[in-house]
Amino acid sequence: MFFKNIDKIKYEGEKSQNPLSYRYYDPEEEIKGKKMKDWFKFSVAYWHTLNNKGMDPFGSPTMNRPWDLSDPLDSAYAKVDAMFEFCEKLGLEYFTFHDVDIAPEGETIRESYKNLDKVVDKIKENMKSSKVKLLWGTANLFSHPRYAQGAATSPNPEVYAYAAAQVKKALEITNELNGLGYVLWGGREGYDNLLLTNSELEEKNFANFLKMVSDYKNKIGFNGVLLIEPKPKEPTKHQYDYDSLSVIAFLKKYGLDNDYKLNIEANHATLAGHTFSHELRYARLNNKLGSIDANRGDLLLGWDTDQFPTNVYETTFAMYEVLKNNGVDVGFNFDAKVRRASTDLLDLFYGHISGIDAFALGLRIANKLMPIIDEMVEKRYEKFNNDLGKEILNGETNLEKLSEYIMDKKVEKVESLKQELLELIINMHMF
Ligand code: XUL
Ligand code: CO
Repeated sequence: MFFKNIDKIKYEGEKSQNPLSYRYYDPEEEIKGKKMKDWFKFSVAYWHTLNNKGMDPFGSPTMNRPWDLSDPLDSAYAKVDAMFEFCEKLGLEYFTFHDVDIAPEGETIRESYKNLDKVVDKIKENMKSSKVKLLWGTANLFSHPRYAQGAATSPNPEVYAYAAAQVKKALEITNELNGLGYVLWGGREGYDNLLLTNSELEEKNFANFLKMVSDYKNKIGFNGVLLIEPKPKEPTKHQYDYDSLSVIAFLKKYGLDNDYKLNIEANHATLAGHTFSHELRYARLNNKLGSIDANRGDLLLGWDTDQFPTNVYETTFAMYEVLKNNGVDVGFNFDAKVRRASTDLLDLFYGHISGIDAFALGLRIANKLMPIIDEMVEKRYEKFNNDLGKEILNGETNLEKLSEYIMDKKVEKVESLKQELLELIINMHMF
């Protein structure tokens, strides 16, 4: 046991003053015919919860964790137990990992495979007596020095091959553990210097890589969803998977749009100069809203701070999109970490509990607001139900007909947007 003095976190309702309880997240409560736990399928991220020790570009680790042992494999086994205990205590059923998070990397990929097999056996063993499962797996193709200039967009084909070997294995273990999805975040698939970049070559190699991933997925019969996680920059100056719409355009260009959906991360949306709900909206409209990385940034810092999501306005607007999409295929992964100075094990609980409750409250409020918003939107566009509107909407008109129609009419104003009314109504439901 790693979290000895902590009992299972329970739903106590909004009057509760106990910080180790859920005030809004009632896993069994139904909203629109679906249990809260099924709307979300929240997951804990290995890298932030178990591996992050508070290092930053200016300073050393600040956190001592009881699962860090001297032998790397012993540590890996201990982390599996820590993850299962942590999820069970939070009442969550899912976790996520990169290959390098769960097992030590070997000198060669062959050695890495062996280490992974050992740890995956241990995960399977733990799964036998637990409800805890894998939400998605992924391969880390960005930390090792070999990936300094990209993986599938590296100038070196041997780096490309190494990345392929890592993804092959990560897909296999995700499949063996019945993961619901497999994520590709192209951390260093981008450029730092445009003049030194062969953009055509990198784009082609990247598309071929994604095709190989989807072919192998089909070959091994993996039923989960392949997900691309957009992010505009960091660590590269420019990342190719910039945002929802640029990834969708890329997938269409290379005939890959039936093979991939998107994993939308809140902090990545804001780095791209969008809101979280904007990214969700455009993923949803293109039938690409596959999964969510739940977190938030800090506008004053402006980098990927991966904080726990606590802004209920943001979670409400996000859940409006998720409700409209009737949920997501995979789930909500807390790609979020405690601050460097929050060094207690208990802080890991506070972070997750506040994130979970912020989303649960967001879901409740979005569900109440939805009919009001929908009515306002419908009213705003109601003129498209008249003959002129229908002709335009159905593409059944042309410049001549429209000019003829409008020739002698005065068109001087359009109805009020009523943004202030909507904002007032939102606050009425918030507080
Ligand atoms: C990095 C990020 C990753 C992906 C998985 O910004 O979000 O952790 O979610 O590789
Ligand atoms: Co992420």
